[in-house]
Amino acid sequence: METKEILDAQGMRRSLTRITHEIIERNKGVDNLILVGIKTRGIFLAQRIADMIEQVEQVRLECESLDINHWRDDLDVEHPIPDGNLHVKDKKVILVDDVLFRGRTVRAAMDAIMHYGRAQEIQLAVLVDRGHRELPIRADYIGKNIPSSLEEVIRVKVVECDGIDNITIEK
Ligand code: 3GP
Ligand code: 5GP
Ligand code: MG
Repeated sequence: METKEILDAQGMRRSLTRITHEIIERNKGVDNLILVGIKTRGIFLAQRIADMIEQVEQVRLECESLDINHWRDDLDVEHPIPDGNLHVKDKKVILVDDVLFRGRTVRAAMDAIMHYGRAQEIQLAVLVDRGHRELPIRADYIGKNIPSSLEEVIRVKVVECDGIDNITIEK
């Protein structure tokens, strides 16, 4: 097996910095935005974007975590709707995840968000787009496009749960 590093910690920081500026530019500021990170690693990426937005705009956005298990289409076991609420009603939601692959996770995440309230708009930010979509879903903000084969595995590591920041591809 061959492992190749695609982004190191500095590369990841640069990608997230660019995404942060694109979010601010596209939305002409950060009024009415809320960040929602998909478990597990999407949450840590969303928190970093919230930190960077605060540095640039001096506004601390609400940053929530989303557990999509109840809405997934590939699990045989029933998962209950998680406790708690997500304050998305009439908000512009920036949905954040580490990897966009078949698009099914994002479909489930959109159903989850709709369950909590009628968002004004949902935008999608991902660190990696590896292609192979099975649903008509695309990201608004992309850290890096990594054209991949189905046999390859892309690993996204974040300091908060893996002790290191980097992205590797294994073939
Ligand atoms: P995440 O929960 O932080 O997104 O699915 C568990 C973990 O395995 C995920 O972490 C993800 O990073 C990693 N992973 C690697 N390849 C795949 C894949 O093909 N599908 C899924 N669902 N997760 C993958
Ligand atoms: P999708 O539902 O778009 O196929 O997959 C997206 C979700 O599965 C993401 O949350 C991501 O964590 C995980 N995933 C799918 N493929 C990969 C991959 O190659 N590498 C990593 N790290 N995660 C993946
Ligand atoms: Mg993920």
